[in-house]
Formats: sequence, C-alpha cells, structure tokens
Amino acid sequence: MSTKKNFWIGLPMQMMYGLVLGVIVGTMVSSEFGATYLQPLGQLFIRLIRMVVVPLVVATLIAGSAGLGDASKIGKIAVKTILFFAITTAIAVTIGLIVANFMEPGTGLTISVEGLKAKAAAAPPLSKVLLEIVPINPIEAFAKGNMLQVIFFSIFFGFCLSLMGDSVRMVTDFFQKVGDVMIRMTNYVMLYAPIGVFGLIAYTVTRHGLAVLLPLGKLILTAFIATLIFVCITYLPIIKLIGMKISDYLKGAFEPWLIAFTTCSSAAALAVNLEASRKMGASKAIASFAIPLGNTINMNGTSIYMGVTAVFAAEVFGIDLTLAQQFQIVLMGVLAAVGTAGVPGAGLIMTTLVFTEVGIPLEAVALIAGIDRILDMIRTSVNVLGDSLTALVVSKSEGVLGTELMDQDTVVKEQL
Ligand code: DAS
Repeated sequence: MSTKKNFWIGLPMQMMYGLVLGVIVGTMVSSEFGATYLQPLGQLFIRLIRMVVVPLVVATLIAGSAGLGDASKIGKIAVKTILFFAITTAIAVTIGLIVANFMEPGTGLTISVEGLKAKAAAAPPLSKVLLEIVPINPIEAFAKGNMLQVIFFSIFFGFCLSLMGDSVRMVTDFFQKVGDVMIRMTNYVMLYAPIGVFGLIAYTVTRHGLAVLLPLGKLILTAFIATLIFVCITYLPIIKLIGMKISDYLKGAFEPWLIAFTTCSSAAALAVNLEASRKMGASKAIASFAIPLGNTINMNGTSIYMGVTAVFAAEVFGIDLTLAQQFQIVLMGVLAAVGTAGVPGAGLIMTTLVFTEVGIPLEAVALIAGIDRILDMIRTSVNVLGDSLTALVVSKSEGVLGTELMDQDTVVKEQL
C-alpha cells in the first residue's frame, strides 16, 4: 500500500476524522444525549490510556536509568532536563503576561460573579513539596499514581541496577521486557483512539457549545495568541536548532498532541508521547526520564495560561497590577504550573495560587471555569509538546539524537 494512501487511512488521520465527526455530532445532539451516550466513549478511552501510564513509566524509567550508565551521566541529564524545563516555563509565563497586557482580555467585560465561590488551593511550602517526592511506600505511590514519587523511586532503583551490573542483569532485562510489553499494550489501546476522540470532543461540544464561548471569546483568543507566539519564538527555533525539520516534528508529535487536545490530560498522552519522542530520535534512556518527569513538572501551556488569566481577572475586577505584582505572577505562575497535575482542569485550580498572591478575588476562577475546557485544550497541547521537545533537545546535547534504531514495538505498530 502506498505511503500516501496509508497516510489518509492511518491512525493519526482516523483520530482526526473522529475529532471532526465529534464536533459535527456535538452540535447536533442535546447535552443529555452527550452525557448518556458520548461521554462514556471518551471516558473509556481516558481510562484505558491512563491504565498503562504507571507500569509503563516504572518499567521504562527503571530500564532507562539502568541503561544510562554511571551516576554522573544520570546527574548531567537530570540537570539539563530540569534546566530546560525551568527556562521554557519562565519564558511561557512572561509571554502570557505581555500578550495579556497588550490585548487586555478583561476590559469591558461585565459578567456578574456573585454567588460563584471558589476556594484557594493551599500553597504547599516548597520544603514540603520536595520532601514528599520521596515515597514512604513505593507500592502506595504506584497505586495512587503519585508520579513524582514513582519517578524518584524508579530512577533510584534503575541507578542501583546500573551500579550492580551483570549480577542483576536478569532484573534489568525483566524491566526492559515489561516496558516493551507496555508499549505494545499502548499501541493496542490506541486502536480505540478514533472512537475515544470522537466521544470526548462530541461531549465537550454538547456541553460547552458555542454560546458560552462568545462573552469570554477575547480571553480564549488571548490565550491562543500567547500560546502561538510562545511556540513560534521558542519551540520552532529550538526544533531547527537541533537539526530537525519542523514538519517532521509536527508529524511526529501529532498523535500525542491530539490526545492532549481532546483529553485535556497530559497523563493520558504520556505513553504515546514517550513512543513518539523515541520515534523522532530521542534516546530511550533520556525519553524515559524526560517525558514522565516533564509530564509532571513541565507545563509550559499552563504557565502561559497563568499569566493570561491573572491579567484577565485583574482587569475584570479593575485591579491595576504593578510591575512588582507582575513579577510575582511570573514566580508564582511557574510554581503553580510545576504543581499542576496532568489531568483535566488542574490548571484552573492552581490559578487560585497566583490570584491569591496578587490579591485578585477568587471569584474570577468561577468566571473562567465556564470556558476552561477550551483553554485546557490549548494549554495541555503545549504541555505535551514541551515534554517531547525536551527529550529531543537533551538527546541532541548528549550526541545521541537519532542514534537508536527503533525497536520491535515500533515495527509492531506499523503492522497493526
Ligand atoms: N490539563 C492539564 C494537563 O493535563 C493542564 C492544566 O490543567 O493546566 O496538562
């Protein structure tokens, strides 16, 4: 079968057909119908794809860390990865602020917020956040899907495997094989993706429709433009810098992007994002480290959203933000984004951290909640793209970009 024909009937395009059909059907049916018949189709997809996340991350992270070799290499990769996360996140919040100040999404908006109460998310002290990365009970961390604790334990375990070498070769091989099986399982789950995407987007359209978007349309437009500017001045030059064609990156990142866009969950896109970044040339060890970690702490889209919504909310309540307050928004926006979980709507809850920091009434959160799903689609997309880009950049910096042949699971995917 020619590759061109294969493209139009391949899985990525099937998912796109599901998306388009979902929007059409979503505008034609009632929200009750959506809740009864369409939402379960989408929820099944999210459950299936989240089912594979923890075992996949544990196996690939342990095998990946064991394969990295000496401690200095693990340390170097960790520093590069976290540094790249921090820089792109800070740029993201700043761009969100600048664009929002320029576009003034909140001016002239007179939407009443009385009766809409939102409570502030407790801002955990940094020391507590760092301490809680160490799991008291790794099995409990796995069971609860506490990804930072899962990552910490898996890297530590893999590091010990690498130090013990051949005496534990059987254990290393075991996790290697479990990782391969989990990727095979993800491939089979993805066969359901077109239907899952259809259900998710159709339900979203029946629930949100177009009417609710209009009054807050300028906020959506501001978030979209800020995101577009961020991608164009950050991601695209970096893709060129590491010697990749932008079209190749966009093609390679299409599936994880579409899952992020339709599920609004980075966690749901993790497994596919891990495989996509490896297919684009990221080394298995670096991808196994950067993607799960990035999934948890690298949220560039959410960072932009923090800047945009803070300015929007301040304008709606007639609050003039000083430069110092805007700087506070950058700092708190980065922390709030790092603390945001990879699940739908997590960022909305975290905006209360930023709003509280600069004295913006929390009622603004309730105001944004009505259209947050649309904003979440935009920000989750960028969160997921940022993770695969990090794996590619760190692989390039280590001189291993594109050096690892795609292993068996990729061949299987082509044959599915
Ligand atoms: N939906 C979150 C994610 O999955 C992001 C957010 O809510 O800000 O990345």
